[in-house]
Amino acid sequence: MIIADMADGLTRGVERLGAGVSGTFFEPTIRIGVTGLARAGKTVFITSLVANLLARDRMPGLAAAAEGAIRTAYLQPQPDDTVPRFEFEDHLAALTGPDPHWPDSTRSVSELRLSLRVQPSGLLSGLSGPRTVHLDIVDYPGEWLLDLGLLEQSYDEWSARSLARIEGREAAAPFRAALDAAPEGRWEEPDAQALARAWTATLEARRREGGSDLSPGRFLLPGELEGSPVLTFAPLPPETAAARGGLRREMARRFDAYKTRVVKPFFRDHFARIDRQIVLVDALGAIHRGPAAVEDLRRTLADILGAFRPGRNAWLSRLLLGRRVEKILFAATKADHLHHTQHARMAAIMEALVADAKSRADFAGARTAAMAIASLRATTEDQVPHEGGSLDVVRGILAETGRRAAFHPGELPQDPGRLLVPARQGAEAWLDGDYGAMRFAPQPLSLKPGEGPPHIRLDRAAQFLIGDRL
Ligand SMILES: Nc1nc2c(ncn2[C@@H]2O[C@H](COP(=O)(O)OP(=O)(O)O)[C@@H](O)[C@H]2O)c(=O)[nH]1
Ligand SMILES: [Mg+2]
Repeated sequence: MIIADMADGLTRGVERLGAGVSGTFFEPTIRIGVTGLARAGKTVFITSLVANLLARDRMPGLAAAAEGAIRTAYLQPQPDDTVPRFEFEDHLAALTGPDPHWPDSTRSVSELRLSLRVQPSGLLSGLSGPRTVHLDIVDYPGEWLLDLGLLEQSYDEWSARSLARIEGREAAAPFRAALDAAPEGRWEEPDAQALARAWTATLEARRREGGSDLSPGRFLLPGELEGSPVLTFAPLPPETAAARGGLRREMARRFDAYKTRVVKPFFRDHFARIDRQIVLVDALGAIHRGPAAVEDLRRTLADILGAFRPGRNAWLSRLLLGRRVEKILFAATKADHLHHTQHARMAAIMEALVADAKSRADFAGARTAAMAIASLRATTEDQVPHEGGSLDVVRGILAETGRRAAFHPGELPQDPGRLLVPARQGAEAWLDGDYGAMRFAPQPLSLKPGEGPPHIRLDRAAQFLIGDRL
């Protein structure tokens, strides 16, 4: 174990040296990690961010864009040859084409390099020539960060913990049946597959109930590994018949393979190289689903953010060699569902959702911020008469029917505790009424030259993430 760990550390060191001297002679590279749970808005965020960095008229909040310091921006081949490229052109065509629609969901890691030619204008402009800054944007599922905790567990420990957690739970009844059906002694691959399938179904059911400790994380979002042996295992209690045969030994072997072949490479090749991170959160969606969903979101975020806590994991600390993520932005997405008068409340809720995780370590001095953003604004604001007064609404095209509608999701509380406290106490419903949800389709756009897609505070997000390096 120790030898394997050391070897991992060595590769990392050598590779880092290589990156410093090859190719990119003195051209600074900022690696931006974009993560969040499924459907949080990662794909739309990256697409709109890149489009708005290529055409910068809608980016006044990014100082370098407002001052004209960014002379040109262009896409380049990415540095990592084996990582799928983020399909920017396809996604942009979906969002801004003649029949605008949301892009297909992606289930794995991808990368895109955008290069900016920067020359400060004004006083400093004569002092230095233009320089090139590369932005390597990496899109990866937040679910994968949940696996960090597995690295410290043996198969026996993981089995014991996992089984204790599902004890007596209805959601796990099919898995228990699969355990009973597992053969004694000789086993065949379909037996392992049946157990893995039943375990995956248990995780899916637990996620629906609001469980957050769901491992292995890749079982819920397998990407290209779906069906491979490294994802075909399940926890086995030591005393069962199946455990006495060779099946348990094989499951333990696959668990170890999962750690070394799936979890570690992700952290080594992607996570450990990130300079700046944005964590996207569909907080509004959780609020709409109710207190249990909000509490689940809070706990899952705490687990996810554990990966950014230095010293959380000895292997990861060695890999990082003291390096750390410099900035983390927590962004509540889809803020275009809210009238702007509610955006500050949304940002406060976002901040409160991650407050616990933050207070535990403050991410070792990484700068953090919370914002409410919309990567692609699908609505316009309006006021409608309501009970003698007027009500702030947003208008858009409903994704399901294509009809136009005005929407008021409900008043978010000034104090985030009004939502987070009842959620933590296990309330069944919100005290102050319901929060609605609607899915709007992207609006048809006619963009002028120089304009990217409309958004809310994408420029502020960019300023926080990269502004200091331009
Ligand atoms: N109204 C609105 N909806 C959004 C926005 N961003 C994402 N969405 C919605 O969220 C869904 C998931 O977004 P996507 O970027 O694919 O999420 P991912 O799974 O994290 O990559 C989309 O299909 C849209 O319905 C936004 O800025 N405004
Ligand atoms: Mg995606």
